[in-house]
Amino acid sequence: MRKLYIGNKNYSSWSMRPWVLMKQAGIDFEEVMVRFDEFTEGSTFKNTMGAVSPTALVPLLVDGDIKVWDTLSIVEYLAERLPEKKLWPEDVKQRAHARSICAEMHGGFRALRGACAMNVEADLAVQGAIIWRDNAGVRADVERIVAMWSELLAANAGSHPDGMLFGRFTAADAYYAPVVMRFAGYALPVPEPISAYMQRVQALPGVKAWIDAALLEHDFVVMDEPYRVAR
Ligand SMILES: N[C@@H](CCC(=O)N[C@@H](CS)C(=O)NCC(=O)O)C(=O)O
Repeated sequence: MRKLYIGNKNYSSWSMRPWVLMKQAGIDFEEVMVRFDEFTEGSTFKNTMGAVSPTALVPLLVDGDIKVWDTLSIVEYLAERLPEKKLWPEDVKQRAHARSICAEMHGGFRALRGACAMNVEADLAVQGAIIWRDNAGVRADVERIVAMWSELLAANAGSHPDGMLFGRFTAADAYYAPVVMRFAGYALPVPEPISAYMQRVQALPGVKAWIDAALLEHDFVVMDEPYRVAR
């Protein structure tokens, strides 16, 4: 059985991507949750992940004697091993587009990622309003993501009842699911078709299962929540 090492569902945006992808695509796996801590040398998280992964980061996929670390590699590995799951769009042009926006997410949007850490449970609308007012980098990242999603949603509208970026659910939606959580949690201003897409993503069974489990967690990791003193 494949094993997926993840961090706290409330905080770990990188873990959310392969977890949601596998759940939503019906790929069986065993989850190993390694709770976040201060990530200092010798911390429980670092010792646990350091024993199984060369980077000591989550997510990590273990499939027999094969280890795959780094989110994009996990997605590509699963797509290669399980072609019947059609994790990428079938059309070559759309597939190239989907890969490009996932890579864009993987290496970019640093202002958004830095200022708006994922926190599934918290209502961060006040913090979001301040960030929106003061952080031009966040506004630029959101503008680019809104343009990206708007173009795809308009081009693929009506092609599949899922109403996802490429019509049916693909790895691209899993890749942007943590962005949906950030836009929602920080109440960042987005046009109506984008909030409708965000609702659809949050209603996907794989995403809903992640959110429900995140809400049941009780950890409060200070480093991840510099804006409040308790959960
Ligand atoms: N590029 C990596 C990033 C993974 C990553 O940064 N994971 C975070 C959790 S969301 C982590 O493990 N942090 C622990 C640390 O910084 O020591 C990937 O895509 O998997």
